[in-house]
Amino acid sequence: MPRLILVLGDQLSRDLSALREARPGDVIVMAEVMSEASYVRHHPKKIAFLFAAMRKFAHALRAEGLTVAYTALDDPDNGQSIPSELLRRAAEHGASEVFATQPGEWRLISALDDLPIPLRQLPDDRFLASHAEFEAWAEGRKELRMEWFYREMRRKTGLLMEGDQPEGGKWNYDHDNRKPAQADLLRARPPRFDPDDITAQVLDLVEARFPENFGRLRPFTFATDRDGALQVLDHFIAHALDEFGPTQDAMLQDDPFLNHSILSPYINAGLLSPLEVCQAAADAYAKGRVRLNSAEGFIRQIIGWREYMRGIYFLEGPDYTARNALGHHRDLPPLYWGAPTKMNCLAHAVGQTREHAYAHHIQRLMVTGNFALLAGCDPHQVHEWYLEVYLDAYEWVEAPNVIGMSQFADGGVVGSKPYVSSGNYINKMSDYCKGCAYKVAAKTGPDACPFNLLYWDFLARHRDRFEANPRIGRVYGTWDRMEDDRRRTIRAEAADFLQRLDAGEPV
Ligand code: FAD
Ligand code: DLZ
Ligand code: SF4
Repeated sequence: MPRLILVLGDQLSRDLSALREARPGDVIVMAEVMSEASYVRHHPKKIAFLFAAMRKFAHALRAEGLTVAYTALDDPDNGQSIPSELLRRAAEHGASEVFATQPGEWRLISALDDLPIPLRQLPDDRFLASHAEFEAWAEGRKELRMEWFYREMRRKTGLLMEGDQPEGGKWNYDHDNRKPAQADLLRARPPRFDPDDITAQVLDLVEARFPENFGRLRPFTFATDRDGALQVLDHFIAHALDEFGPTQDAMLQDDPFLNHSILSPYINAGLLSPLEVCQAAADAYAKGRVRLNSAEGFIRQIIGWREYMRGIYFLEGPDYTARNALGHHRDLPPLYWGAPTKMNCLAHAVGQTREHAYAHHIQRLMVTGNFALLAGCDPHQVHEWYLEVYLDAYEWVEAPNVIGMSQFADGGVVGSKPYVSSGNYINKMSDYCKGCAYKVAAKTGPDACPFNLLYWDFLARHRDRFEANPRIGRVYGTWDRMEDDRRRTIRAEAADFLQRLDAGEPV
């Protein structure tokens, strides 16, 4: 009797644990379904990327001689959800058992658990740390610091290790990084891929079926198969990795990609493995082609942050996305969907997100995330926004970054302090402020940068929680040393700004 092997849209890896189970006669099930395409209003580029990549992955499996039952979105028999497609295919092929690799979202894990036919969810071993390993690491620790977890992953993989010691004698070279960047017309841009026939068909489908979703569909230049993803990797290693470290926190309004890799969409969908990407960076260092602080910083993002975030998502459980430790309830303002704003940093971070379904880490954390936190936006709305707008967004990685790192809504599981800053940080790391209607140096008054007002207002509102925090508590000394009048002015101007924001004014 054949068995069904489920392959989800972000499981496009030939050595997926479920695919390793496939025996002759088994049927691989892949389905474009509305339940997945609409649980949030994904950016059109994200839907197109996944559908094109799924179609090409199915072709490659068929070329190997495997049987694939593929359902396109507009197939009239499409049950439009993963469980209904599994049941339909089970009846069609007389299958009585399903193998799946555990999905990266609690919602889908429980939907598969509830299926009325036997289904085995196998571990997703494309990640370095299993759930059991992460739980064992977290067990009994007062703080779950990424840095300690990262060292375990370095030892486990042997990446940038000399025996049991880190390459160069230090685990972390971030003090050589975090520099601003200069505009550079010669800086290499990520490779662009013209849509082939399959991608062109998918673009037409997405254009017709998701016309209201936020984001520009065309031009669409992402790679949609493993060969293309490997080209992006090679290009990054050859042209951008060396400069990655120093410029990774920098922001330039006319250079959305800087020296970032733009590899997260491919890694998260399964077209590249995290380990092969890190190995390529380590090899480039070993051959003297890139500096150590860049190779180390890049590898830390993947075997450190990426794995750590997944560990937190599964450790904390299905209620994680509902957390709201700071009691924030403001609606996310329309500027997040492109409504006009005078704040140049936000206008660019959102505009680029609409255009490319991409923003790099510091734009997500210190511009869009920082503003939502300072303004007291509802973290669940913030979470849904990030899940919608980025090509690389899946709940297992997006939620800990947003609910935890960016919005402090988990009360400090991921971050020991909230990531908040005044305009000063943005000015130091970017060229946004030069072209802004507000003045970053103005702390009060009609031209004052809103980040300056909201920063102090946030700290004052949450004094009870943060005053004793060793990493941020000292700033209350600065606040207390201000004249009473100045403190009152800041809070009154912040309240006025928030009122205008709520009223839908183009602040
Ligand atoms: P690079 O800067 O080139 O970094 C290399 C790789 O490191 C990335 O491809 C990614 O795989 C990994 N990485 C770096 N930082 C992180 C991190 N904090 N968590 C996990 N992996 C990391 N990343 C996602 O993959 N999906 C998301 O939905 C997502 N949402 C985010 C939301 C917020 C508020 C923040 C602050 C960060 C989020 N990140 C997310 C992490 C990070 O912003 C992206 O991984 C990165 O910008 C992807 O672009 P890149 O491939 O050019 O990364
Ligand atoms: C994100 C996404 C979208 C837009 N569409 C599909 C789809 O039609 N079929 C599918 O199998 N997967 C899709 N995905 C990816 C899933 O949402 C993803 O597997 C889960 O969120 C778990 O990470
Ligand atoms: Fe952003 Fe303030 Fe700078 Fe304007 S002045 S770009 S609002 S940080």
